[in-house]
Amino acid sequence: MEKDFSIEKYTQIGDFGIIILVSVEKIFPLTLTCDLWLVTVVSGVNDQLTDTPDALDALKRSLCSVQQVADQGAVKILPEPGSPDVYLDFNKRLGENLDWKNKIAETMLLYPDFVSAEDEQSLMKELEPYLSRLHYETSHWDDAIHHYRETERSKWNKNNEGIINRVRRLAFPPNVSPLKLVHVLDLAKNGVIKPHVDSVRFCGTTIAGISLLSSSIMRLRLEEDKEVYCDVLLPRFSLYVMKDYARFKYTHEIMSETESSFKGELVPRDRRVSIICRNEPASGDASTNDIFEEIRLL
Ligand SMILES: O=C(O)CCC(=O)C(=O)O
Repeated sequence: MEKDFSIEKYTQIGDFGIIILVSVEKIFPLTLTCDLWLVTVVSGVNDQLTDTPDALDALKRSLCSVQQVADQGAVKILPEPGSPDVYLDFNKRLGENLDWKNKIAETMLLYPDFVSAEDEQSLMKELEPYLSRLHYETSHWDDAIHHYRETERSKWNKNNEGIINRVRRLAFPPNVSPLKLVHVLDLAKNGVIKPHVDSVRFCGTTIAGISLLSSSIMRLRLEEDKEVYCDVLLPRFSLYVMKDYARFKYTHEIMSETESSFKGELVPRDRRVSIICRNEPASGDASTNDIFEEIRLL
């Protein structure tokens, strides 16, 4: 039987079977241009679950080609982003320019329910003991953020590391290096992030953020004309991936509690914790500590 994939990692999930991460670069028609990972759930092979090379070979033999497995509905491809109509709301001036609208829709992606309630609990359980020891700062030194506390993390427990890796696999192509440190930003209910562009000295093309505890509204404003803007609905549990055009040409901000509305509907704001993964800038060492150090405020 033809085996056109390679098994990179596998683990047992209860009595059910195993999850195998399969590298499918060059095989799966949908993934020719990027290195996606497939998660394949295979039942009935527990007895083969050892980590000897022979067992791995046996596992490979017990699978058909990736395409056949996909046909049986056993393969989950990484999630597709939500429809831009649902999460983007363009103001009149931006809405009139089809080119700008399309470019935003291509470079500001939103994945609803990227994490589950259990994932949120697991992440908060690891973060809260540290965050709760910090005071909310009333204002960042350059006035970009109000009522927030923050930290950076490179080490996570196993479960949470899995969540961070899912973000990285989705947001960054294989030739792009993520920053090792993940930025955690805890905005109080009355907190805001004012319009800014992350420094190109410290952050590359992509900013990917999970929203925990509360939904919120992010506003993207054309940097050269702040009256051209679009609102992005960031629901609790979602992941946004902002890159290239949206990341460089637009400032981004998180609206205050009183301005938090989408398409005319109030979006209640509460304390919001975001977990933000970035990639390395084209050159130089980066630390997320410095992201706000050199920002372009409107
Ligand atoms: O909390 C967020 O999701 C946005 C954070 C932010 O403004 C940034 O990382 O530059």
